[in-house]
Amino acid sequence: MTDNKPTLHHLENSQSHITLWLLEELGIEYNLVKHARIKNRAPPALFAVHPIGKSPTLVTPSGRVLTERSAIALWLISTYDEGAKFRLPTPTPSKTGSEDDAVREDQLISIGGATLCPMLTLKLVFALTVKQTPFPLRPLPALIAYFVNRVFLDAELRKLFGYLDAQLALPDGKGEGERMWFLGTEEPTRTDFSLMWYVDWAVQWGWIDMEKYPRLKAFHERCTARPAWKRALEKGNGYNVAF
Ligand SMILES: N[C@@H](CCC(=O)N[C@@H](CS)C(=O)NCC(=O)O)C(=O)O
Repeated sequence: MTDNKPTLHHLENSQSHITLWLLEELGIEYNLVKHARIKNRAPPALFAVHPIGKSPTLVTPSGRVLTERSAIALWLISTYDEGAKFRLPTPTPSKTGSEDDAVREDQLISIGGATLCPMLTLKLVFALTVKQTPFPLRPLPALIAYFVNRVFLDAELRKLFGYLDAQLALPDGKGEGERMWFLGTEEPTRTDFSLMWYVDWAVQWGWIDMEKYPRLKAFHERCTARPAWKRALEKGNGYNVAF
Protein backbone atom coordinates (compact mmCIF):
# COMPACT_ATOMS: atom_id res chain seq x y z
CA MET A 1 0.00 0.00 0.00
CA THR A 2 1.32 3.43 -0.89
CA ASP A 3 -0.63 5.64 1.48
CA ASN A 4 2.34 6.49 3.71
CA LYS A 5 0.99 4.39 6.59
CA PRO A 6 2.52 1.24 8.10
CA THR A 7 0.56 -1.97 7.51
CA LEU A 8 0.18 -4.55 10.24
CA HIS A 9 -0.46 -8.13 9.16
CA HIS A 10 -2.42 -9.39 12.11
CA LEU A 11 -3.08 -13.08 12.70
CA GLU A 12 -6.21 -13.60 14.78
CA ASN A 13 -5.67 -14.63 18.41
CA SER A 14 -1.93 -14.10 18.35
CA GLN A 15 0.81 -11.98 19.88
CA SER A 16 0.19 -9.53 17.06
CA HIS A 17 -2.39 -8.10 19.47
CA ILE A 18 0.53 -6.55 21.38
CA THR A 19 1.70 -4.72 18.23
CA LEU A 20 -1.86 -3.59 17.62
CA TRP A 21 -1.89 -2.29 21.19
CA LEU A 22 1.34 -0.34 20.57
CA LEU A 23 -0.06 1.14 17.34
CA GLU A 24 -3.08 2.31 19.31
CA GLU A 25 -0.86 3.74 22.07
CA LEU A 26 1.08 5.70 19.45
CA GLY A 27 -2.19 7.07 18.08
CA ILE A 28 -1.03 6.92 14.46
CA GLU A 29 -2.87 5.93 11.33
CA TYR A 30 -2.13 2.45 10.03
CA ASN A 31 -3.55 -0.24 7.78
CA LEU A 32 -4.72 -3.45 9.38
CA VAL A 33 -4.79 -6.68 7.37
CA LYS A 34 -6.47 -9.43 9.38
CA HIS A 35 -5.56 -13.05 8.72
CA ALA A 36 -7.64 -15.99 9.93
CA ARG A 37 -5.84 -19.11 11.13
CA ILE A 38 -6.10 -22.33 9.14
CA LYS A 39 -5.97 -25.34 11.47
CA ASN A 40 -4.49 -23.02 14.07
CA ARG A 41 -1.59 -22.00 11.81
CA ALA A 42 -0.75 -19.01 9.62
CA PRO A 43 -2.52 -18.92 6.23
CA PRO A 44 -0.64 -18.76 2.88
CA ALA A 45 -1.40 -15.01 2.64
CA LEU A 46 0.96 -14.37 5.55
CA PHE A 47 3.75 -16.31 3.82
CA ALA A 48 3.19 -14.11 0.78
CA VAL A 49 4.23 -11.12 2.90
CA HIS A 50 7.29 -12.76 4.49
CA PRO A 51 8.83 -16.24 4.06
CA ILE A 52 8.50 -17.26 7.72
CA GLY A 53 4.77 -16.50 7.78
CA LYS A 54 4.66 -15.18 11.32
CA SER A 55 2.54 -12.55 12.95
CA PRO A 56 3.12 -9.75 13.69
CA THR A 57 4.59 -8.71 10.36
CA LEU A 58 4.72 -5.00 9.64
CA VAL A 59 5.27 -3.38 6.25
CA THR A 60 6.64 0.15 6.55
CA PRO A 61 5.52 2.96 4.23
CA SER A 62 8.80 2.53 2.29
CA GLY A 63 8.00 -1.17 1.76
CA ARG A 64 10.42 -2.65 4.29
CA VAL A 65 8.97 -5.86 5.72
CA LEU A 66 9.62 -6.26 9.44
CA THR A 67 9.11 -9.34 11.58
CA GLU A 68 9.79 -10.01 15.28
CA ARG A 69 7.59 -8.14 17.69
CA SER A 70 10.43 -6.51 19.58
CA ALA A 71 12.13 -5.23 16.40
CA ILE A 72 8.78 -3.95 15.13
CA ALA A 73 8.27 -2.11 18.44
CA LEU A 74 11.77 -0.59 18.12
CA TRP A 75 10.96 0.65 14.61
CA LEU A 76 7.52 1.98 15.53
CA ILE A 77 8.69 3.81 18.65
CA SER A 78 11.79 5.21 16.91
CA THR A 79 9.69 6.40 13.96
CA TYR A 80 6.47 7.67 15.49
CA ASP A 81 6.97 8.40 19.19
CA GLU A 82 7.84 12.03 18.61
CA GLY A 83 7.09 13.10 22.19
CA ALA A 84 9.40 10.33 23.49
CA LYS A 85 6.50 9.06 25.62
CA PHE A 86 7.45 5.41 25.27
CA ARG A 87 11.23 5.76 25.17
CA LEU A 88 13.92 5.24 27.76
CA PRO A 89 15.29 8.35 29.43
CA THR A 90 18.74 6.70 29.30
CA PRO A 91 18.80 4.94 25.93
CA THR A 92 22.55 4.25 25.84
CA PRO A 93 24.34 1.85 28.23
CA SER A 94 24.89 3.72 31.46
CA LYS A 95 28.40 3.66 33.02
CA THR A 96 27.69 5.21 36.38
CA GLY A 97 24.09 6.44 36.44
CA SER A 98 20.73 4.68 36.49
CA GLU A 99 20.71 1.00 35.62
CA ASP A 100 17.41 1.53 33.80
CA ASP A 101 19.31 1.76 30.55
CA ALA A 102 19.54 -0.01 27.20
CA VAL A 103 21.43 -2.91 28.81
CA ARG A 104 18.61 -3.64 31.24
CA GLU A 105 16.12 -3.23 28.41
CA ASP A 106 18.00 -5.80 26.34
CA GLN A 107 18.38 -8.16 29.30
CA LEU A 108 14.67 -8.13 30.14
CA ILE A 109 13.53 -8.44 26.51
CA SER A 110 15.96 -11.37 26.08
CA ILE A 111 14.70 -13.09 29.21
CA GLY A 112 11.24 -12.95 27.66
CA GLY A 113 12.19 -14.07 24.16
CA ALA A 114 15.12 -16.40 24.73
CA THR A 115 14.56 -17.83 28.23
CA LEU A 116 10.86 -17.70 29.09
CA CYS A 117 9.41 -18.20 25.60
CA PRO A 118 10.98 -21.67 25.05
CA MET A 119 9.43 -22.87 28.35
CA LEU A 120 6.00 -21.54 27.37
CA THR A 121 6.35 -23.03 23.89
CA LEU A 122 7.18 -26.44 25.37
CA LYS A 123 4.13 -26.23 27.62
CA LEU A 124 2.02 -25.33 24.59
CA VAL A 125 3.41 -28.22 22.52
CA PHE A 126 2.65 -30.69 25.30
CA ALA A 127 -0.84 -29.26 25.89
CA LEU A 128 -1.71 -29.41 22.18
CA THR A 129 -0.20 -32.88 21.75
CA VAL A 130 -2.39 -34.21 24.55
CA LYS A 131 -5.44 -32.41 23.16
CA GLN A 132 -4.93 -33.66 19.60
CA THR A 133 -4.07 -37.28 20.41
CA PRO A 134 -7.05 -39.60 19.78
CA PHE A 135 -8.76 -40.51 23.01
CA PRO A 136 -7.63 -44.14 23.48
CA LEU A 137 -3.96 -43.11 23.15
CA ARG A 138 -4.24 -39.85 25.10
CA PRO A 139 -3.14 -41.15 28.53
CA LEU A 140 0.39 -41.73 27.19
CA PRO A 141 1.20 -38.14 26.10
CA ALA A 142 -0.78 -36.90 29.11
CA LEU A 143 1.52 -38.85 31.43
CA ILE A 144 4.67 -37.59 29.69
CA ALA A 145 3.34 -34.01 29.76
CA TYR A 146 2.51 -34.35 33.44
CA PHE A 147 6.05 -35.39 34.37
CA VAL A 148 7.84 -32.88 32.13
CA ASN A 149 5.68 -30.12 33.57
CA ARG A 150 6.16 -31.33 37.10
CA VAL A 151 9.89 -31.96 37.13
CA PHE A 152 11.02 -29.14 34.87
CA LEU A 153 8.71 -26.64 33.19
CA ASP A 154 6.58 -25.51 36.11
CA ALA A 155 9.63 -24.93 38.31
CA GLU A 156 11.23 -22.89 35.50
CA LEU A 157 8.08 -20.81 35.16
CA ARG A 158 7.93 -20.20 38.91
CA LYS A 159 11.56 -19.11 38.93
CA LEU A 160 11.23 -16.81 35.91
CA PHE A 161 7.93 -15.25 36.95
CA GLY A 162 9.35 -14.74 40.44
CA TYR A 163 12.33 -12.98 38.88
CA LEU A 164 10.14 -10.73 36.73
CA ASP A 165 7.95 -9.93 39.72
CA ALA A 166 11.07 -8.86 41.63
CA GLN A 167 12.11 -6.66 38.69
CA LEU A 168 9.01 -4.58 39.35
CA ALA A 169 10.08 -3.82 42.95
CA LEU A 170 11.44 -0.35 43.68
CA PRO A 171 15.23 -0.38 43.12
CA ASP A 172 16.04 0.64 46.71
CA GLY A 173 17.54 -2.71 47.66
CA LYS A 174 14.69 -3.54 50.05
CA GLY A 175 12.71 -5.54 47.46
CA GLU A 176 9.56 -3.69 48.44
CA GLY A 177 7.19 -1.23 46.82
CA GLU A 178 6.27 -1.33 43.22
CA ARG A 179 7.11 0.35 39.95
CA MET A 180 4.50 0.76 37.30
CA TRP A 181 6.73 -0.27 34.42
CA PHE A 182 9.86 -2.40 34.20
CA LEU A 183 12.27 0.46 33.54
CA GLY A 184 10.83 2.84 36.08
CA THR A 185 9.17 5.08 33.46
CA GLU A 186 5.84 6.90 33.63
CA GLU A 187 4.58 5.11 30.52
CA PRO A 188 5.27 1.61 29.14
CA THR A 189 8.42 1.15 27.07
CA ARG A 190 9.45 -1.58 24.62
CA THR A 191 10.31 -3.86 27.56
CA ASP A 192 6.74 -3.68 28.87
CA PHE A 193 5.20 -4.23 25.44
CA SER A 194 7.53 -7.18 25.00
CA LEU A 195 7.08 -8.88 28.40
CA MET A 196 3.31 -8.39 28.50
CA TRP A 197 2.94 -11.05 25.81
CA TYR A 198 4.61 -13.79 27.86
CA VAL A 199 2.74 -12.82 31.03
CA ASP A 200 -0.60 -12.73 29.23
CA TRP A 201 0.07 -16.01 27.41
CA ALA A 202 0.67 -17.79 30.72
CA VAL A 203 -2.34 -16.06 32.32
CA GLN A 204 -4.69 -17.03 29.50
CA TRP A 205 -3.63 -20.69 29.70
CA GLY A 206 -3.79 -20.66 33.51
CA TRP A 207 -0.17 -21.80 33.79
CA ILE A 208 0.75 -19.47 36.65
CA ASP A 209 -0.95 -18.46 39.85
CA MET A 210 -0.80 -14.68 39.59
CA GLU A 211 -1.70 -14.29 43.28
CA LYS A 212 1.89 -15.39 43.99
CA TYR A 213 3.29 -12.58 41.83
CA PRO A 214 1.42 -9.47 43.03
CA ARG A 215 3.56 -6.92 41.16
CA LEU A 216 3.27 -8.87 37.93
CA LYS A 217 -0.46 -9.23 38.51
CA ALA A 218 -0.76 -5.45 38.94
CA PHE A 219 1.38 -4.95 35.80
CA HIS A 220 -0.94 -7.24 33.83
CA GLU A 221 -4.02 -5.39 35.10
CA ARG A 222 -2.37 -2.03 34.31
CA CYS A 223 -1.80 -3.10 30.69
CA THR A 224 -5.27 -4.52 30.12
CA ALA A 225 -6.93 -1.45 31.68
CA ARG A 226 -5.37 0.94 29.17
CA PRO A 227 -7.81 2.41 26.64
CA ALA A 228 -5.37 1.56 23.82
CA TRP A 229 -5.43 -2.14 24.86
CA LYS A 230 -9.21 -2.08 24.71
CA ARG A 231 -9.24 -0.35 21.32
CA ALA A 232 -6.81 -2.99 20.02
CA LEU A 233 -9.18 -5.72 21.23
CA GLU A 234 -12.02 -4.12 19.27
CA LYS A 235 -10.00 -3.62 16.10
CA GLY A 236 -8.49 -7.13 16.19
CA ASN A 237 -11.84 -8.79 16.99
CA GLY A 238 -10.74 -9.93 20.46
CA TYR A 239 -7.77 -12.02 21.41
CA ASN A 240 -7.85 -15.49 22.89
CA VAL A 241 -4.64 -17.52 22.74
CA ALA A 242 -5.78 -20.41 24.93
CA PHE A 243 -7.36 -22.28 22.04
N1 LIG B 1 9.45 -14.40 17.62
C1 LIG B 1 8.30 -13.96 16.87
C2 LIG B 1 7.19 -14.95 17.09
C3 LIG B 1 6.00 -14.75 16.16
C4 LIG B 1 5.06 -15.95 16.25
O1 LIG B 1 5.47 -17.10 16.50
N2 LIG B 1 3.76 -15.68 16.05
C5 LIG B 1 2.79 -16.74 16.04
C6 LIG B 1 1.49 -16.25 16.65
S1 LIG B 1 1.55 -16.03 18.38
C7 LIG B 1 2.47 -17.16 14.63
O2 LIG B 1 2.62 -16.38 13.70
N3 LIG B 1 1.99 -18.40 14.49
C8 LIG B 1 1.49 -18.91 13.26
C9 LIG B 1 2.30 -20.04 12.71
O3 LIG B 1 3.44 -20.22 13.12
O4 LIG B 1 1.76 -20.75 11.86
C10 LIG B 1 7.93 -12.53 17.32
O5 LIG B 1 8.41 -12.07 18.35
O6 LIG B 1 7.18 -11.84 16.60
